[in-house]
Amino acid sequence: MQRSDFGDSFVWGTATAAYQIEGAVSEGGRGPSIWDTFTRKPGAILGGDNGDIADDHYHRVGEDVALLADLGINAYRFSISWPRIQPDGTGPGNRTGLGFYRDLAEQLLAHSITPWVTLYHWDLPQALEDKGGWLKRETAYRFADYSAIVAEELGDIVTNWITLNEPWCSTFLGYASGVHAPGRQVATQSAHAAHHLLLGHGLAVPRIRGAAPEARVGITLNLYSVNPASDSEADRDAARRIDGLSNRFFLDPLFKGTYPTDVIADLDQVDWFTSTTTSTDLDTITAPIDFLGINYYSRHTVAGDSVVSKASAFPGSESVQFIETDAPQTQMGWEIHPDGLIDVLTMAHEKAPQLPLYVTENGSAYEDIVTADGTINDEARTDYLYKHIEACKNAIEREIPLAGYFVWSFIDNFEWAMGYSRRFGIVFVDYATQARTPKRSALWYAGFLGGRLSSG
Ligand code: IFM
Repeated sequence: MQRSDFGDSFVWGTATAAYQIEGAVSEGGRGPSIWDTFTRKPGAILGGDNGDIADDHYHRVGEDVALLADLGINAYRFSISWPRIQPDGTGPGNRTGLGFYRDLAEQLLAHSITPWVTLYHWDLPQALEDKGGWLKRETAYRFADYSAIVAEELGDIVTNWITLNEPWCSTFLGYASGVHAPGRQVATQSAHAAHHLLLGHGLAVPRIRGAAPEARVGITLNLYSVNPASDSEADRDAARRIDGLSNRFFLDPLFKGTYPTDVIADLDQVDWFTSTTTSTDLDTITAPIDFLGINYYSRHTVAGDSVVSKASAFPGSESVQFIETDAPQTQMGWEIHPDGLIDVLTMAHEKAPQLPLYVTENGSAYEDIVTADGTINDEARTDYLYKHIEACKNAIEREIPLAGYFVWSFIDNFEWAMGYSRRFGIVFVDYATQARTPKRSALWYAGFLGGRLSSG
């Protein structure tokens, strides 16, 4: 497999998110986000970790961009911290925050790396959560205002815009299981957050285009290949439920202008969705977009009729059991299944046949060992990336319009509820010194892409 197999215009990148790497949470006029609050909650994060310092990227942009350039990538996906732009979620843009991202984008462009901006990667200003967060419709309007501010500032140098990252996580990990910020557990009512997130996306699309006429706008979903453990009716129903909550609940409103009725019924939210989600809302949500981003890590194998789990991330379908297969897993306990990437790309292409697709995240966590000579020989991660890039090639051969691939992640970072215990980076970070060391996977990726790092 070679880079040239994918054609000259294929986008090759790496990705990160603001709270996971920036640190400097009290600098530059940044306000508190829901993650600053949540990480203070005893027991919420493994090891009591938080993003206060993270990779200190805020102070190390030059060094990090130089490393990105050495990888040979032509795109870098990063997210904007909403509370750096609007410390309390409303009002005019904070010049220092906007300036930070302008400088980052300019430095990338100076190295011929195209910036891909994600507007919301989970760090809601705490002030908006205090008013009800994504359970409140108002938050969607605040998101559109914030998006317009950022697009006005960066629209002359940024073309690629992703409104939301993984609204499934914001909805069901944030408001159902409560393992992510804001840590609320409102069971099936968490689905209201999904609608408000999607509404925020739909409201933001024309505001971004209005401020940045050249913009290409998309959204990123975390899609899963979902398989029943057997052909039994109960297992097939379990697969219908989990596919419904993970995939169709987001794809259908975006591309068909309807919510899947079976999922709304599973959630016992028919009345709310019938009375609240007007056809105007759905028209807003189906605002034409230019591409779909897909984050893929693993697949689900599911069975029916298990013991009901409390505070599930799959509310209304708590009795579904997630089966551990004998396939190899990453340190997250996620099964490695590269063909599942072809499944989700096929699913997305069927739902949105007109759109180019991008794998906006793919990667794996492993326990890295730093050898005596300082190298990190992460063979398993390298193999994971190779096999998933190979799946991308297979998807293209099946005429799926896949136009790009971003490794998650550029550097080790704050892995949410797992703190710093899970390393997804292709560049190792020594958190005591903040020294960055490219792992074998980075050297492989750079070699594949023809980057300078490979010869170093
Ligand atoms: O680290 C996260 C990222 O923020 C969103 N997608 C999944 C990654 C790995 O869990």
